[in-house]
Amino acid sequence: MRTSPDPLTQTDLQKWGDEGWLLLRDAVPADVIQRLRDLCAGVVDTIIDGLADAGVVEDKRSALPFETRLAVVAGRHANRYGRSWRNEIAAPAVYDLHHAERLARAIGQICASDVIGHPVFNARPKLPGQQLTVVPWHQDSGYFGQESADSLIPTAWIPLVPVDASNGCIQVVPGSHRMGIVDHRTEEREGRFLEVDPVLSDGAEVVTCPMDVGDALLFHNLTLHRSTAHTGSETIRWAIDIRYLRDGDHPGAIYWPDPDFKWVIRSDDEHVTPLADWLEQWQ
Ligand SMILES: O=C(O)CCC(=O)C(=O)O
Repeated sequence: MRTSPDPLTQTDLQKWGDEGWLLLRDAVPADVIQRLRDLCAGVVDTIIDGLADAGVVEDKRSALPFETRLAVVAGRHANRYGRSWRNEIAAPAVYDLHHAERLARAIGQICASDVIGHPVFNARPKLPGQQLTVVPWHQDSGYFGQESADSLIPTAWIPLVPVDASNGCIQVVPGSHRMGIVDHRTEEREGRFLEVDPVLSDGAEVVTCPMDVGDALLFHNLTLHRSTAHTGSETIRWAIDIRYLRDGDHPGAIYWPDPDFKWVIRSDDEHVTPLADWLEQWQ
């Protein structure tokens, strides 16, 4: 049987080693993206039903497109549903996203090991003009703690709409994954995210990452990154970030309630974890 070529070239892998990030085009098939959009649209339905029941909104505007409905109907009330959704989207489409062949194979090349799934993922709708969802400079290991200092926990950031600097795409600092874990503090802005001392990012080379639907931005758990403000006027920046783990590495401070659970996504010799076992972890 003919297998397709590896998703990452030697040049890509060299860039990953040097810079701690990569843009992988056509990483996620269109049908998986559509199911993720439907999943998020279902969460929006629940939110708007709740706001209607509470008498906050009169017209649920069910015919509005996914790109605008949460912003147009819920508006500033959207903040009360949080800045990142995890349990709300723990559903088969998210399992399938982690297993998307080109993406998971690229992660296998980066990790040079079996591909293990990590339980930290989020759907993040960023509304126009919303401060709550502007994420300051940080390393994901700022959240995972010192336990993760020597681990490889690659993130794949996947937009569900086209993104650029005007609607809140990601920026990275190439090479920052070689700094080790730096100190983080809780920001004083509304999001209360962790942020690093601006001295580390001021003056650093920054790469802005516009992306198309289907692309995945891959970055190391030590790579400094942030998402910019959404200064556009109409559509929501919808994105999902997911994480993997190099087999055998410490997963960091946030892991499954059952620490013995292992989500095997690709392996030469272990059974791939079935969807039903993964779903059980979210009950
Ligand atoms: O989606 C965003 O706005 C920020 C994502 C992020 O910082 C992350 O995935 O670690």
